[in-house]
Amino acid sequence: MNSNWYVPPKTEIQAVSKQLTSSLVNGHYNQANLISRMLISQQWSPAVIYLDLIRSTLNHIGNLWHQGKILITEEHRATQFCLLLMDRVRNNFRLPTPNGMKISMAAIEDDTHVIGLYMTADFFRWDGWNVELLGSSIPNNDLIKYIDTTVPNFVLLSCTFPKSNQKLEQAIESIKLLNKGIKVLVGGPAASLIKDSNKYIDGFASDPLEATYVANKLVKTNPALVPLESVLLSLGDKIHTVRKNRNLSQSELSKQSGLARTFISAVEQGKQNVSLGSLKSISDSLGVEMATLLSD
Ligand code: B12
Repeated sequence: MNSNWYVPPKTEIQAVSKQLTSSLVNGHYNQANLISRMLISQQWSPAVIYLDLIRSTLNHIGNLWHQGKILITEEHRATQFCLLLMDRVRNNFRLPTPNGMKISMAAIEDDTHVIGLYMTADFFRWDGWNVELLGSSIPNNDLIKYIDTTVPNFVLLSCTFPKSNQKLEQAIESIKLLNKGIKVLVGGPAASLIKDSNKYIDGFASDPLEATYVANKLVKTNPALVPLESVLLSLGDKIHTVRKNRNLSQSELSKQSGLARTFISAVEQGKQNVSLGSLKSISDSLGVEMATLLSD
């Protein structure tokens, strides 16, 4: 995440959450829009907007509905505004270089709660993952057929109700039985109940941001999961950075290494596979160890 994001003190977050909740409960869109604009212009951290502000606002409003104090229409109206706010945050975020990893995400059959899942999808996007968000209440049969055809590196399933856990366990087992080396992550309130007993689960995350840590840790401990595309992107990025630090142009590096400038350019963009010999020429010309260019 960008280190320039504004992370307000807790008291400020609580005050804004209170204002947002009140404007949404009362249908005061102008006020809610002003708050939304303020969050974007002050560059509030997306993690704070999602995990502190939207979460507490929605849970508060949702509880009013569950207690019969507001109508479902009013609850849905507030949910729609929070989804809009998430859109605005998303549009304001520059995506990083892709890491070459693909993750498919869905809320399990009969589960329409998707806000936590949508948040998780964004944290993965902002971490460079190729995210396929399948949405809410995906029937197991279709999910498995789809995963069998598309073969992502990871599948993440979200589950809110304990009564849906049976479906969740069936889906997890079916994905593993495809024998395609797909890692399965689970999240959401009910998923925590099966995280220790289900032998097929590769990872559990209690919150959306944590899910990216869990997935990245699994990638680190299973280097075979990392596709060549991702290795080349990281290598190219390192070569570009070291060359810039040495104040060398691509033409100068080309001359020193004896490799064509167009080749150097393609390598830096992660579009060119590199032989050991070429990599040695580049690392010698830059005055760094090959291992440094290949390290994480
Ligand atoms: C909003 C809401 C709804 C909305 C959902 C809107 C939407 N499109 O998502 C609507 C109105 C549709 C809804 C419907 C229902 N709901 Co409802 N709903 C809620 C409510 C109020 C807030 C949930 C929410 O989105 N919060 C915002 C998110 C960001 O916060 P969060 O849920 O706390 O999630 C955090 C973590 O849990 C985690 N997380 C959550 N999901 C995921 C997913 C992944 C992958 C990861 C990594 C992490 C993660 O990260 C989040 C951020 O930290 C909760 C009550 C509550 N206070 O939690 C009930 C609640 C979840 N609903 C509940 C129920 C019972 C229902 C209904 C059955 C009600 C009914 N009688 O019709 C229906 C079910 C519909 C269905 N079949 O799915 C119960 C579930 C009880 C249970 N454990 O079985 C709850 C807990 C309310 C309650 N106290 O009874 N609901």
